[in-house]
Amino acid sequence: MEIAGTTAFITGGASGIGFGIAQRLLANGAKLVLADIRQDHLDEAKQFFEERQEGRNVHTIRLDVSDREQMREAAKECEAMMGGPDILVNNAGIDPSGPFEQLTYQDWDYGLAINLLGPINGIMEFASGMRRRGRGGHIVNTASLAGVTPMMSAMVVYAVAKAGVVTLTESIRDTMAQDNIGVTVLMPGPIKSRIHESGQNRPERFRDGSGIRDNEEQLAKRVVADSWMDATQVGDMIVDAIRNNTLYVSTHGNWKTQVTQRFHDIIASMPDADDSLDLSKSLSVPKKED
Ligand code: NAI
Ligand code: GGE
Repeated sequence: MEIAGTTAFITGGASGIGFGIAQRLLANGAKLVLADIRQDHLDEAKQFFEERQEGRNVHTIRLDVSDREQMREAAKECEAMMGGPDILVNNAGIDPSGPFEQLTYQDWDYGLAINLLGPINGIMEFASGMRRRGRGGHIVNTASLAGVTPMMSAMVVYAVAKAGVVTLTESIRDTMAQDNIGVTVLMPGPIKSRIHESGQNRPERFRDGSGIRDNEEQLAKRVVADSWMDATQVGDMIVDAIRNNTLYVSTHGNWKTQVTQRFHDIIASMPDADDSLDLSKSLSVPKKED
């Protein structure tokens, strides 16, 4: 699809990867609605664009992607203020990792509410409007290489959520295609961002009873390495993926051996196909050309 003249709604759009995607979409002629839980991040992003005489093309909304009412209202506000969106970027996310034995239900609920239900809420609240406007469009979901790479137990909440985002994106591809809406799942390796501030971004209702507050404090002290990729570079990859309707975007090749081993082992576990099994009756998988 063509990016010029569209409106993009980007969750977590005021920092890191979301902000990098925002900059590159704007540079290619899109208007932006940046949705973020952090007002300071939104103010900073708005000022960045104002300094470049682009303020009129950027609207900001403070919201929490795990709050469905706020997401529904944001869809209305986006359409009223900027039109669209034609492009939905479900990118907001946090790092909920910590030693497995310390994880509580509160940590699971928090990690899945933001990192997995966030993108689900985005699709539930925005897809019908995108379809109704009949202009086609594109949905980008930010997962992680951690969604396809075997991970250590301290990352289990994050990995479960991100694996879900990969599957979510793959599974809606056929229905979205009927309305000319493409889908992309972004699987980044390490990118320069403020994800180490995740502890500050935990919504109030998920704070009591967490077992990983000390881990969040440690994470806050972590410094961004020079070797990590710039978020605007990820933004350029997403611009290409939207133009070409590319399903998978990976930023790094560093975990290729682990991912190859994993799929190799899965395929090795599969016996030869049973030709007497009639798949047309009860099971459905998309055809190869889908
Ligand atoms: P970041 O912290 O710089 O940006 C995320 C933005 O989302 C922040 O402005 C934050 O305020 C906002 N946010 C957090 N929770 C929110 C909520 N409940 N509702 C609305 N906004 C919320 O972090 P980064 O790294 O740019 O993260 C973006 C996405 O990229 C996340 O989904 C993360 O899991 C993913 N990712 C990041 C990688 C990295 O190396 N930085 C690698 C792989 C994936
Ligand atoms: C840069 O900060 C983070 C973070 O705090 C949590 C998760 C991630 C980055 C990423 O999603 C990736 C790093 O690319 O997740 C991994 C973390 C550790 C080992 C492997 C990972 O992905 C394969």
